[in-house]
Amino acid sequence: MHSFPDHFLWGAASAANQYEGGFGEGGKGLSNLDVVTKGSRTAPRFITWRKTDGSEGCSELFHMEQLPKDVRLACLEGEFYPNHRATDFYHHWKEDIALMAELGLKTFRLSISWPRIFPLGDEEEPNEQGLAFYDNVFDELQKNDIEPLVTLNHYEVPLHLTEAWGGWADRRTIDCFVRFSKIVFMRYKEKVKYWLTFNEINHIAMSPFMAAGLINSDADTVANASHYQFLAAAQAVALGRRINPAFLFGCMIGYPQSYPYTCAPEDNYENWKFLNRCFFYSDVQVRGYYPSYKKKEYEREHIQLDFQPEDEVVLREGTVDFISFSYYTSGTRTTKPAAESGNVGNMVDLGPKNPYLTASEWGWPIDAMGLRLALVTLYDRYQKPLFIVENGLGADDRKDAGGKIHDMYRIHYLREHIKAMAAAIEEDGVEVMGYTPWSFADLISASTGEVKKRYGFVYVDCNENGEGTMARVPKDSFYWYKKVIASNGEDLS
Ligand code: BGP
Repeated sequence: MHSFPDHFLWGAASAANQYEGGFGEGGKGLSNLDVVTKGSRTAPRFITWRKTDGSEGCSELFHMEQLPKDVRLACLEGEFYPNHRATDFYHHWKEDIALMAELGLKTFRLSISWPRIFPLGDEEEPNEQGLAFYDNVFDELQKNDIEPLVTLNHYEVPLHLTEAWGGWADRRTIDCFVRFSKIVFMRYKEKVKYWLTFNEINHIAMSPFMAAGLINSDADTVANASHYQFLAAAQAVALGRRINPAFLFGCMIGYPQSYPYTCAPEDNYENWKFLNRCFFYSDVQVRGYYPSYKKKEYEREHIQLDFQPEDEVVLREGTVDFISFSYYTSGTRTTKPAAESGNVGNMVDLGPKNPYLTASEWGWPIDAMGLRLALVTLYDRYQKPLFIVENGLGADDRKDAGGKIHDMYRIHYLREHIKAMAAAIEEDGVEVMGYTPWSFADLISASTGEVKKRYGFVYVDCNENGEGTMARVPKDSFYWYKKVIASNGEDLS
């Protein structure tokens, strides 16, 4: 028996770049993810480009040092870009929201595609067709009593801003983002209450192009891009509160649950340092100033941070109301170079293999207790409400002869994680606002670009080449989660 709070926000999550599709439709501009190809568990995704002499090539998405300096990012003939069509929410929103209603969702997490609203990113006037698309979505959600939880920026930068000045490497991007936020807040102020600023803002160091449209990944550039995102987020929060004081804002971090590999004190310290690579981001967004360990690190590394005197006030005045995070897996840390390896994180380095855990098909260790630890750690640190906005299992689901998907492994994963969340609420006294597993329907994987790394409660008929009818089929986990929601977390059987 579990007692989740009344009005607990049971939901499911998505992101425009991975779910929406609608490439080039309704006036949408190009985004950074539009020039990224498909990879796999073992093969990287690539950024494609063209040189001024007409020659074409590509560089690994998570190895920015390979990207030549003198190129224009471009879609190339014969390449496949999975995010273009994604799983086509753009043409299925009505049908998908009907399924959300059938599932009983209280909330649906989605992001607004920045280049759908500002195709270039630096124009003065927004694209009306883009705004109208989200009006339809929000109205339909409202009709079905589903509260939208909106991420302003989920791994998307108008490609033009990357071409013009290297995306978030330049302070001018702040104004573009604040203009985008203002338009969106004004337009949807009666339709949306819960906002997240930047998805997994701490992932910029691992994925500078995906998270910030950077074409340069040196330490100074990444530090400044993070600083500009902090300022943009803080300004958006302050502005949003003026537009509608009822708005609630969260930061969003990718939570890297991690353990010392041995009980050697050095491994413990190594783990503390690793966790701080994430906490730095929530520390700034929750407390409104840079933590001392980061200031020291920047001093030691001779980082040239563009910190203007007025930035201090901006950060202080734009702190968040709650903390949201994604949680999938955990890793380990050690100072010993030869420790047993084996964890595959794709984008995130998970460190040596943890012998106490099993792993997903994609090599991500499965660790429900890690979620409880994430909740107690964040709550101890900040004493602010928490929102789990991503959690789930990527698996290569197959249909049976009758076209049904029996995803027992996903039900098992979610059940154990919900139990861990319940224990953190009931036994440890953590305040949790809601839970939006990744994902509502199958979509494109961020790290590999595959669709077969499926996370959804709803199967989407689409193969690795982007072909398929896009028909929607609820999986067994859909019917299981429906019972969980209807019983407010009591019935996990
Ligand atoms: C998070 C992202 C999501 C989502 C998820 C699963 O990092 O916020 O966008 O994709 O991870 O990861 P993946 O798609 O790489 O399996």
